[in-house]
Amino acid sequence: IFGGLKVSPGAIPWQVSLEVRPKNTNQPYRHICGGVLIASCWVLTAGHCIIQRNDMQVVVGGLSLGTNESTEQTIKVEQAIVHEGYRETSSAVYNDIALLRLQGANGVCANETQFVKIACLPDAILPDGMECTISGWGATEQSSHGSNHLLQANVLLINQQKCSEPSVYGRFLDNTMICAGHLKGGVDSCQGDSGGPMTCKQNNTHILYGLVSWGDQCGKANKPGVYTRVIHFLQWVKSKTQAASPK
Ligand code: 4AZ
Repeated sequence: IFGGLKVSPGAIPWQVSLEVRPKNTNQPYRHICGGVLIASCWVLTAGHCIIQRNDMQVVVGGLSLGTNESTEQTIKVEQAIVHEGYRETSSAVYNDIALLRLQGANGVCANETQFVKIACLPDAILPDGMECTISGWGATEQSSHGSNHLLQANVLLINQQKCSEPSVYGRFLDNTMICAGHLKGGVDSCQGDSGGPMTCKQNNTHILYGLVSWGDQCGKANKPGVYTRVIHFLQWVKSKTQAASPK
């Protein structure tokens, strides 16, 4: 996160750290991406965060990477489902969304606490210019390695036509994406934040509106962050999560 502030305990309780290690090794797990808890056993993240041939686990309820916090829960990933239309080109990432099914029993994986809660999915299009919150442990203006403490920043939803202008992202933008940030630069998500939440407040409730996806570097003027447009994928999320765990 560029232009961010440290997150207070419990302020972003749906934030997930996605960690990987090569399969069947004893190497430590390392943070690669963010994610969002949307049900006790389901995490949304970016499609480009899923690296095959790796063991994956998630940490929820933590703020500081590599520190064993009493508030955190570490849960193994049972299955990763990448969107069928996921596609990466040198300029953009399309349908950049994946679901992680967590290991648990009787439909319980993450336990809800003051520090661990599920995010609400959107049911309405939100207006351009609305202020939303992004968060993650990704690269900062100080360090390309990222931040040890979870950071957050406020960004504004940017009009799709404006973000499709040739001086911004031109024809690379499609309706699976939404831009957010500040066209003057400075405040943005960055590498290592991918898959993490952009939430917006609607009727005093935080709604998961985007997932950190891509952008032309970080914090540059006229190159805002591009987020997976979660509302576009509601039916996909429903079909995958209901098929795997029928009522
Ligand atoms: C990345 O490399 C990345 N400024 C993520 C977010 C943004 C740029 C790059 C947005 O994963």
